[in-house]
Amino acid sequence: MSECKKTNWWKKAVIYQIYPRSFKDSNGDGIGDLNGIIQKLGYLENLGIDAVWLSPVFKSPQDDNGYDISDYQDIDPMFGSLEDMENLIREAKKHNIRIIMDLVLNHSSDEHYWFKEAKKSRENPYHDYYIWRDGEEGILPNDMKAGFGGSAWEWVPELKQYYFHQFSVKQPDLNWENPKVRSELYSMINWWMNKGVGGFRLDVIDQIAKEPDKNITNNGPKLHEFIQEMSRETFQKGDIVTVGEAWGATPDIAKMFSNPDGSELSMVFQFEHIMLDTQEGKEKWDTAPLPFIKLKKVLAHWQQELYQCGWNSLFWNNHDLPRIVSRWGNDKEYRVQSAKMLAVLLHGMQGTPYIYQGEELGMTNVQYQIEDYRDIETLNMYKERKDKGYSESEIMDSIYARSRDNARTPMQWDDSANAGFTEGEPWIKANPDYAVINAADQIKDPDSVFTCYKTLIQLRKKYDVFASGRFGLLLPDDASFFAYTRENQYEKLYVICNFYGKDALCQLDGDWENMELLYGNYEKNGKINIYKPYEARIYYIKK
Ligand code: TEU
Ligand code: CA
Repeated sequence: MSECKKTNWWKKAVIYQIYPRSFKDSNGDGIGDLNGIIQKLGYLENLGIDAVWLSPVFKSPQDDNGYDISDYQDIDPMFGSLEDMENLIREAKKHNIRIIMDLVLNHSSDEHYWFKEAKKSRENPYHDYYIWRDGEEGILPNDMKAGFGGSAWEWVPELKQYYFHQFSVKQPDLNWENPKVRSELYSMINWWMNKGVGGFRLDVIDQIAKEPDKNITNNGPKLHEFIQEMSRETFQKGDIVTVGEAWGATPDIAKMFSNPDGSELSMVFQFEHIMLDTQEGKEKWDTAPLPFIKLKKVLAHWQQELYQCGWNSLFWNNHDLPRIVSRWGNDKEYRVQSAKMLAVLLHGMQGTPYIYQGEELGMTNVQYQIEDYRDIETLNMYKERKDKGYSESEIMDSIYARSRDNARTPMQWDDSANAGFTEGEPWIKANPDYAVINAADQIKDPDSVFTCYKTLIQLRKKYDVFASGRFGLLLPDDASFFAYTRENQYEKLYVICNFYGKDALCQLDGDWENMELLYGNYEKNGKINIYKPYEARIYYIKK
């Protein structure tokens, strides 16, 4: 790995997230794999993306679909081999695509060598790689809860100790206070950098500096000290992108993480706009209506706060979230228009846009029988709420709205069996709508959601203002429009979106007839100030 000049290439890039087990199966075992991804590099190049963020493919017992890693330096045989991985990195490069690995540094699998050793005795050299508290069986160190239900403490009778886990019992938290843990992780990161990866997505990175005795999960006091050390020891040695998952980030925290001096990370995923339709103090399953005005204010706030002193990631979707078109669009009669509108809205902002597989096709949520769900979080919640006396239909409604499996159904390649994802039995059923929503149809259709995404990616490359322009919110209190400007010294954009399924009159002044329309999701219509349902336009002015 040679010292290299930082280009900040990721400021003009669009990143595509692949959830490998659901992307493309190359050998008929029903599970997507690395060779499947290699087969689809042409598709990705055609879309125009610059990098792929791969959800974890490391060796793992798959308790949480790979977010429980048992060997950070090997590939799970389900996905292929280390050689396949090297091959993917090399082949992707030929298509001008970089590969971003998903590092889970907050916890490992309980089947990791470190944990197996750690459990042997209190004196074992690996014992202190994890977080232990003495105690008595049944008397928990405190009442902290784990992400996927139950206590965050698990009793190990042989040691008469509890270990701490913020997620499932098979995901023990690593002890970042231990310098040996940190240095092992840094060498592993450098090993991947030497293999030529384009960057890292860092799972729940704001939870690494937890202090369980004080009930602190994210943003612990030593968080930024750890991140800066890691960045110095690893990331800063290459021209890579780093994006941390930070559920607890406020704009001020995000500015530290994404400080333009490069001392920490390139950017973080914050979730303020994602959590708007939840109820304060309740679980994500307890949904609430979407507050549109608040959505505008929250996104605008992030745009303004990070302008020139940080960097935003832009996303609607990932492997944990319901499909955006089903959430904030309309997945029935206006699926195509609303999917495009949401794309325009996001890709017009400042930051690095992320596209989650299938989003570029306008893929939708699913409604399965409970037997057909696979996600540990969904299944645990189902059991827990059944025991608490919730009705079947209440539970299923939450699952339809929020289950992570909404995002994890197979990628819809074509209208053949199982959406062309596998020739075998898929590990999770395909969404039955693949007959109408699939890539094969959309790549050749100039009016498809796919073509819209492709166009937006091209525009972002062509006009500098997408990366550099200052953001200004328009019509903040208007109940129909989400509209804003982007402006630098030479260029100005107007991004105007009718967020709802009714015609709406836009009250903005502007010489629209004579302005260049960079993109619109409808044919030009007679009355220029009337926007059709979910109509979105981008106007451009050269100053
Ligand atoms: O998710 C972090 C996280 O906080 C999740 O529990 C999130 O709240 C939940 O998925 C919302 O439904 C990351 C990964 O993205 C997720 O897939 C992993 O399960 C989790 O970390 C544990 O590694
Ligand atoms: Ca396979």
